[in-house]
Amino acid sequence: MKIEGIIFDLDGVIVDTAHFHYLAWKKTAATLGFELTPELNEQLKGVSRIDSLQKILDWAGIEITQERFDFLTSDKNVDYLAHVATMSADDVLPGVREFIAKLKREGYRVALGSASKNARHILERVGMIDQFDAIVDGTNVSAAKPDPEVFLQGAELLGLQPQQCVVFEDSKAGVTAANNGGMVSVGIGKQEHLSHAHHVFENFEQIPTDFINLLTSEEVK
Ligand code: B16
Ligand code: MG
Repeated sequence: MKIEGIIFDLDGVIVDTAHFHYLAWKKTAATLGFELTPELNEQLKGVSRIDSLQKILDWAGIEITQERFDFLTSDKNVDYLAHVATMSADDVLPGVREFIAKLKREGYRVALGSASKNARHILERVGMIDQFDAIVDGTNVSAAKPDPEVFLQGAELLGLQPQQCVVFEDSKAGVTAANNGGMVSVGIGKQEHLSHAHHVFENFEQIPTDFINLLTSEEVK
């Protein structure tokens, strides 16, 4: 089936907010007496805010009240948004703006599929909100990645079948979500973390110019 839609994750794909999430969760974990390592953080990427805190609590072997849970998730978000407030158009990751512009010129439809409730705010900050034909974010979905819901909604809003869509993702959970949804998955990051993706590139500058057209013509999966 011909590829006609491209769905982008946000954090770690379009902008490097994945690092801001890490810094904010590291601080939250420290208040619980737990050290969040970069390796453990890989398991938080693409995971919803609530599920992320639950994972940290499980790793630390700590139980807390619902009230404290709510306080910690909202406190983490305040900290995260303070990092986001420093962002500007320059913070779109190298090659992404050009990659999306080329796709649009060639007639592909483009969607955002992010777990983040802050997605629209971030896209506005970096001046990218107008680039998407559809936006699905943490405010629209009920099942978090690795459930494919976010990407299936994206395909539906684009008026396409899942098999007509390619998903760009930086997280293990997100690549699994794309695979579960029957889409072509492209991992952005390290092969060792994303070996289950159909294709992996370190970043957008490494992607050959005609990659999407090749996928379309070869129907590579
Ligand atoms: P928020 P993505 C995800 O965004 C992040 O990767 C993940 O680290 C974060 O916990 C999640 O969004 C929720 O974000 O706290 O802003 O609602 O990678 O799916 O774009
Ligand atoms: Mg991500």
